Amino acid sequence: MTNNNFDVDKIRKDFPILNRKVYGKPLIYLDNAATSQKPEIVINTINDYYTQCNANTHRGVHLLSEEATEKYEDAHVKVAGFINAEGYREVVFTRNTTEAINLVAYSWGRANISAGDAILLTEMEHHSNLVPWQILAREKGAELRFIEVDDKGELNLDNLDELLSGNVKLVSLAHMSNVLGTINPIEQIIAKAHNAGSLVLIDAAQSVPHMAVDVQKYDCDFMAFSGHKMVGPTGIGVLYAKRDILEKMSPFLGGGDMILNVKLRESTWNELPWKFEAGTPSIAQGIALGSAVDYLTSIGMDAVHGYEHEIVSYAMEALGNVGGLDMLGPPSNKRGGLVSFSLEEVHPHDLAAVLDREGVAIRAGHHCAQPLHDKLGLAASARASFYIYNTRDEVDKLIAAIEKAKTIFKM
Ligand code: 7TS
Repeated sequence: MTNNNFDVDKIRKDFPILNRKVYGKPLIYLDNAATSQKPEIVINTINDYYTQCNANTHRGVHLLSEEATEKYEDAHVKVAGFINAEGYREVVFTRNTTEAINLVAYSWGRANISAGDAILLTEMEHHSNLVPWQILAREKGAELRFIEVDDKGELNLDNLDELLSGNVKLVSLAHMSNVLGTINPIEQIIAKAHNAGSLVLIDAAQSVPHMAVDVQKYDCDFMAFSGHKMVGPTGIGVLYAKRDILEKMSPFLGGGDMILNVKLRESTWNELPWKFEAGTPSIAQGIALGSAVDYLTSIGMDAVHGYEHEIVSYAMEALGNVGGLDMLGPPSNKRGGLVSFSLEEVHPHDLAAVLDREGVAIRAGHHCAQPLHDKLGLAASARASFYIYNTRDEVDKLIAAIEKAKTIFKM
C-alpha cells in the first residue's frame, strides 16, 4: 500500500543534515530510535530565540522576558494538544524521558510506595524504566514484578490478573519497545491495572514521535517522552500526569520558579506545571519542542505511522531474504518503525562499523535493554530504526551494505 499523501522528497528537504556525506557517501541515517534529526523549522526556532528574545522566563518585567515566557508557556499548550491532555497544567517539561520517570519515582513513588507494595514492569523495558524502580523498591522494601516477553517478542498477558493481585501500586511499561518494535496493548493493560487499584505510567519515548497518542483515551496516569526523538532538540522532555495526581504530589526539585511564597523556614508551591520545573528551564529547547510539534502535526501523526509501517514492512521483507540474518520481535503489523537483528557469528559492532563506512548509521549493542537481551540469549543486536525521511532506496542500500559485510566476514 502506498501512502499517496506522504511526500518523502519534500520532507527530506526540511532536514539539512541529510545533505551531508559520510566517508564520501550520502548519509543514510537509521538510528532514529536513539535520536531523530531536526528540521529547519526547529533549528531556526532555536536561532530565532537566541537572536531575538533571549531572556529568562517568569522573572523580568521587560519585553524580552515577557516574549520568552509566552513562547515557553505556549510550547506546553502545544504539547498538551499533541497528546490530547486536558490542558497545559498536566504537561511538565523535564530534560528527557529518563528525568520524567525519575520525577515520578522520587516524588510520587516515595510518598506512595511502602514495604510490601509491588511495582509491575515488563521484561522489555529500557533501563530508564527499570533502574529508577529498582532504586525505589530497594529503598522501600517493595517488590518488583515483571510481565514476561514471549518467544514472539510480545507481552504474555495470560497471567496478568495474578501479577496484579495484592498490593500493586504502579504498573510502568513501554508503549513501544526500542528493541523489538512491539507496540504493546496498553489500553487493555491500563483498564486491568485500574480495576486492580494500580496507577499506570506509560514510557512513550518510542511512540509519541511515531503515532497519534491520546492520554485521555488511554486513561494513563503518567506518560513520559523525549523531545529529541520527535524532531525536537536534546535537553527537553515531557512528563504528562493527570492533574489531580500532580496536585497531590510534592515537588521533585526545590528552588527558583517552583515556589509561590518563600519564608526562611517554609515555602508554598507554584501552580502546575511550574511546581515541577525548578530553576531556569531549557527555554530555547522548550520553545523548539513546540516547533517540533507544529512540524509533526503539519504532516499528521496517522500519516507518519502509516509511512513508517510501509518502510518497516519493506525492510523486514528484504532482511528476511538475507541468509543467516535473524530478526527479533513480532511481524510488521504489530510493531512500529524499527527492526533489530543478528547476523550469525558477526558481532553487531563489527557489522555496524562496516555499514558506517557505507554511510549507513545503525545502532549496535544492548540498546539500554540488557535484561531483554539476556532473555533472548544475545549480548547485543543490530538495529535499524526509521523515521519520516527514510526511503525504500535507503533500505536497499542497507541490504547491499549487509551483503558486503557478509563477504568481508566470509559468511
Ligand atoms: N524509554 C525508551 C523506550 C527508550 O527507547 C529510551 C531511549 C528511553 C526511555 C530514554 O530516553 P532518554 O531520552 O531519556 O535517553 N532509547 C534509546 C535507544 O533505543 N537508543 O538510544 C536511546
